[in-house]
Amino acid sequence: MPNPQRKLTVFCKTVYTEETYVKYHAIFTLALVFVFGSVPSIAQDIWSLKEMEIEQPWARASIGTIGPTAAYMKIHNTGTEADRLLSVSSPLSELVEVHRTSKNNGMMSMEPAGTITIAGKSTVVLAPGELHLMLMKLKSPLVKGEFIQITLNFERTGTVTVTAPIYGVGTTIPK
Ligand SMILES: [Cu+2]
Repeated sequence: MPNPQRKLTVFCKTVYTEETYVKYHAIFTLALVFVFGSVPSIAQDIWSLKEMEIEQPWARASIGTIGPTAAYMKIHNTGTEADRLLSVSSPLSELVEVHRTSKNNGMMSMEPAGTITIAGKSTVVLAPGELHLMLMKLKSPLVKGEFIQITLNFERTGTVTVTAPIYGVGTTIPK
């Protein structure tokens, strides 16, 4: 008689190979195309307006609405002229600031970075332990698995709104 336990193990191994993941992912994407007519914009990785490209935005889940949380992305200026990020906003937060993390006497601290400039043909990286968007005075919690809209207001380019996935509290790299 076959051992059901063994059968289950074999089944799991089969399901979680990378190849089948890709297959399921493709089927899922096709299903989205079927339902929505196209892949919804939340599956997007790059948002662009004029010469500004926002790549891989993501935010970290918050602990309720008590403390602040952070969001990250890469901002590419593909044009030759510099641009400035004047302000950032989000429907989930009353106050969003660009912060810079620094290390003084072995202590990590952060302070508002003010208006940041994205030089022509350059990229500003917002990443854990570096520049980041600080989402403060949260109106509702950022829940892992959900999405957050973040609006970036540039001096020259204008306004770009991105939809960023929310990853777990302990996430340090986008995945
Ligand atoms: Cu901060």
